Amino acid sequence: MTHRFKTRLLVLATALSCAVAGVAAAADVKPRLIRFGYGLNEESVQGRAARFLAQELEKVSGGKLKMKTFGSANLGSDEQMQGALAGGAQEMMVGSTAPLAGMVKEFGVFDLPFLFNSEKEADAVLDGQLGQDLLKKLEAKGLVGLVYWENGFRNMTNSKRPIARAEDLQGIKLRVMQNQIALGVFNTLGANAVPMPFSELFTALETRTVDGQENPITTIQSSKFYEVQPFLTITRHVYTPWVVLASKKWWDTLSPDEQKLVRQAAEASRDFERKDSRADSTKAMTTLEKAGMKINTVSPEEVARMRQKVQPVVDKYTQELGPDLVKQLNDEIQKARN
Ligand code: TF8
Repeated sequence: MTHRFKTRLLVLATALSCAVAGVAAAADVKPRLIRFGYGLNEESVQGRAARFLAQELEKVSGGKLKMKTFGSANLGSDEQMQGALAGGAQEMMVGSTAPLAGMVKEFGVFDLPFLFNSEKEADAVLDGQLGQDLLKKLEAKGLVGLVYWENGFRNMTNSKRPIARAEDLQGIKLRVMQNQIALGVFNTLGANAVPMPFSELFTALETRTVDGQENPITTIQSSKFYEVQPFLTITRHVYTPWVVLASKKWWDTLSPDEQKLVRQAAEASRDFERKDSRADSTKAMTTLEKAGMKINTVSPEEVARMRQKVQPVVDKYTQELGPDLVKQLNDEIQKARN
């Protein structure tokens, strides 16, 4: 090899390795450790996406931004973690939007029942104007909202009976998320709604402190609710998003380059998670059938009746959340539907 050729090779190799390390090499990125908490177990959709996010972040930052993930509510329930982020005691988390409505009431729009017909509609609203405007409102509360992951359409399980009609919910103690709208909806449908953090739910079902709960199929499977809940009723009564959050106190200590990398990794995790959630939902359903759950689907006529029954709750909260916001939501759904 001539000397000139060697030099050229070296220049080329250097250029290549810089490109591989991405912005990280040239940019202002310091070694950091990020604690990321979530509520479901490691085998859940949430667990897989958390690991993906950690790997992605490590990759795009050339190994500088290290994320340690804590599942099974080991850093606390969704609500507790929200508080820890706001106070700067924890860097990041993922959780449902429902308990966030306690901080930014407008997140309650996603607790209005029977809104979305498909995941596609949900994606359009969440990644569109309304979803992004809501994320911005979090900053005043000490949180930075990065991306939405899919939790999914919720269905009911219980230990008493199949739910074919709203009347079948009479006397069923049903755990709901810590959210006023969820409480109002299920009490109006006839259940005895009990708000409780997810971290206490399995034990509450096992000891019959509550008779039932509602969550997406993926969670009913990964949290093994089928072991203590013989009945599954497909209702798809509401679509809950998860939202990936960062502590604003911590976020403000990051350089713009670091913020960009975290955002980039979060966006990649969103795409991964939604795909995974949708594939897992089908697989989980088979697992639940095999596990011997008695599964029924509420008829479209009964869904229409349930909708009618909860209309006063929807009206009440439309006033509280802001009629303009709810109109914007419905308009954006219509646009995605057509
Ligand atoms: C619930 C939610 C949970 C999540 C999770 C613990 O029922 O659906 O999936 O909030 O982060 O609480």
